[in-house]
Amino acid sequence: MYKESTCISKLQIERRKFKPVLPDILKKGVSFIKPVKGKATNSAVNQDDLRGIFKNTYGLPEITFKKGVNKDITKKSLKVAVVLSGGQAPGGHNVIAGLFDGLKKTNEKNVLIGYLGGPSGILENRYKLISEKMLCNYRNTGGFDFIQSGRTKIETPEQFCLTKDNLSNSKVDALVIVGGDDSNTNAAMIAEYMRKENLNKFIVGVPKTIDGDLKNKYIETSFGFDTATKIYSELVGNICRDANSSRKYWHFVRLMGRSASHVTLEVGFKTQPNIVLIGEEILANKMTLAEIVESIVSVVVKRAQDGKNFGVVLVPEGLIEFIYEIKKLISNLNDVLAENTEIIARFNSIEEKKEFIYAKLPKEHSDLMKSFPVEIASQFMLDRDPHGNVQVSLIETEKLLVEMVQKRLLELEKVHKYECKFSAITHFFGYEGRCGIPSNFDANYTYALGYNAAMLILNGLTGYLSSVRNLVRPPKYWECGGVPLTMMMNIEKRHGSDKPVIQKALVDLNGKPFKKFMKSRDKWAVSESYVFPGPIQYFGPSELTDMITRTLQYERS
Ligand code: FBP
Repeated sequence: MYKESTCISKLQIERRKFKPVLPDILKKGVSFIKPVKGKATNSAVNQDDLRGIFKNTYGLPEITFKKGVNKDITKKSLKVAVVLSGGQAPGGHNVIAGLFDGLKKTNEKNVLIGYLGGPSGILENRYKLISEKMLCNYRNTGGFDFIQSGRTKIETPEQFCLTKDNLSNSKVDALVIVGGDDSNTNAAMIAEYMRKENLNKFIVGVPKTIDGDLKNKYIETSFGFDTATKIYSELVGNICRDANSSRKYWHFVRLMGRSASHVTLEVGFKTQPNIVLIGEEILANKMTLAEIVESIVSVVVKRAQDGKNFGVVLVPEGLIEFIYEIKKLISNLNDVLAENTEIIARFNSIEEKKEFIYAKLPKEHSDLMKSFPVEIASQFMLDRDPHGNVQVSLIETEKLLVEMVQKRLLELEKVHKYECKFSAITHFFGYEGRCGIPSNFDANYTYALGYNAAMLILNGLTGYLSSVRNLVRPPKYWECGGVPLTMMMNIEKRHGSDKPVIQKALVDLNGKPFKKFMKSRDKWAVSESYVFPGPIQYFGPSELTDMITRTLQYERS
């Protein structure tokens, strides 16, 4: 029997009792769930290239689970492995719980193992056997600490071969990869490799990322987005109230979301601060850094004229990659870094590194780098992650903006001879939101995603992403099935060469959430329309505990 530890909070003890609501379609058990196949699918772009790369798994049909007797279910007991990949997101443990329960409900002899430390656990064959006794302490908890996570990319022929050998030697029949766009790209590649090798190993992905950019018609949201944005909104709401109380600071808050600005937009809806920058709009309007600064300055000046030397600005983490001139700079920098990895690794000082890199860049870009504060320029040159992404969480864009706004205000003061008080404080809310205790929505959604992944595997399906939809309705009515991974892919340049990757869903400027935001932002800029959402509610009236994101509400309305 599990022994209570003093390290466990009272809330965690109460949360352990929460029973996720399973969608009706999954309740009956696998013998009464029929996988209905749709038409063969296509990727939206790069179809010929992708068909060539995924010769065995391209074009699979969509799967929708419907009620009906299913006689094709495997009778043999299965050994399934799960791996958590990439950044943490609230609800990861419930994916494992749903998967475990789905497998065990079907056949007590089914076994679940968890690879440790992300995909590197697969390559190093490090795993643990998952039992109810271990799992019960992690149900409905945040974090990925049960089996940890990592960002290793499985991409070389040797790594694929090692993956195959390790799965085969451990007699693993199926692998569930819980990850974002990059990790699920890995899932697609492994599924293809297993098919090519004529191995009956089923690979299924689960859509995870707080960034909210792994979504499409069939994946309404990635898990973790709901909880993380609720946590950030509590913090930003508190800052808005602080700003409104002391009335002397401008707060610049950078929010996580490596590429897309979904997190910033959602937190914007929930808190209504004075300025919300949306990277996708900045790119569409080809705005330069100077123009962004000018747009912030105009609000600062307007508010100062009304006697309000305070405000709150939200900055999406991925902003820099959307700024016209910086996007080009980063693309050139990525190429220089990828082509000269070994030489650069030999430099002992940042100065040597800088000198070498600047000499390789076109003049306009080395000039731009030189115009940045020293720390920011160094942050631009940090190593890319294993998937070739710039580590934007380490680039302090909010500080860059504050410095530039300050400079511009001084220039304006000289010309217009007025004094505009501008005292700024910067914040970065990122890691604070990734391991929170999952909201009811995320606890239910992740449990259903895991359980549904078990159903896909038991039906012998591979190369699919677990899909649970109709999320604006209560969980009981959620629809379940699988979306072929290749359907969501495109070709992108990574580490200097073209690679197949799952397409990121950026904020759609023609979509309902963005249009809704456009209608409100002018009012937010000049007034104090702040909203203070407070902490996530786990107990109490359903309007509070089961609230879904505004993004989902508006998108699906
Ligand atoms: P995933 O896409 O893997 O879910 O990770 C997203 C994220 O949380 C980003 O928001 C952030 O930029 C990045 O991870 C930080 O990465 P790391 O944890 O490696 O510092």
